[in-house]
Amino acid sequence: SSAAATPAERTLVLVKPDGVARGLTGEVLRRVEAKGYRIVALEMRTADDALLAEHYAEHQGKPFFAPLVEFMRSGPVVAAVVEGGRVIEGFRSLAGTTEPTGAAPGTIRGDLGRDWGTSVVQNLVHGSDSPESAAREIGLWFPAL
Ligand code: ABT
Ligand code: MG
Repeated sequence: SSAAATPAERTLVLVKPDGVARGLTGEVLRRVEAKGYRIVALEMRTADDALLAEHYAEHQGKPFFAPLVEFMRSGPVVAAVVEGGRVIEGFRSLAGTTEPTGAAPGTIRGDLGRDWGTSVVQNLVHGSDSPESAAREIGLWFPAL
């Protein structure tokens, strides 16, 4: 038998402006580390329009694009590159579904997210949704990596 080890994967995690403002950065990173993933890069910064237009390129032209960018640049975010086996799928699982109201308890969004009272979904965290997105987003946020 030749069971090969699962190769490590990398994903981009963002603690969005609502998460940073509410003091949940540590809680998010704690859950990431508790799961066994490794933080390999970490930076706090306020994103500008150019970066966000690239980051959310798939949503350009949609009605929520402008409010989404406005929300994402409303305050600092904490960006992290997180590494581990099947971490892309694994972090999406830790985060929970996009809308916090319906997200499962036990997930970041389900336990901590509040998606009422604002026009754009403020759901605390971002995680890349595929290997292609992860490579693209890591290149965008951490060009030196
Ligand atoms: P992200 O991790 O931010 O990409 O969220 P997720 O992948 O779970 O959801 P997608 B579909 O990628 O949404 C991106 C952001 O746009 C917001 N949004 C999305 C709306 O406000 N209204 C909508 O109708 C849709 C489809 C939710 C996400 N984030 N924020 N903040
Ligand atoms: Mg997405």
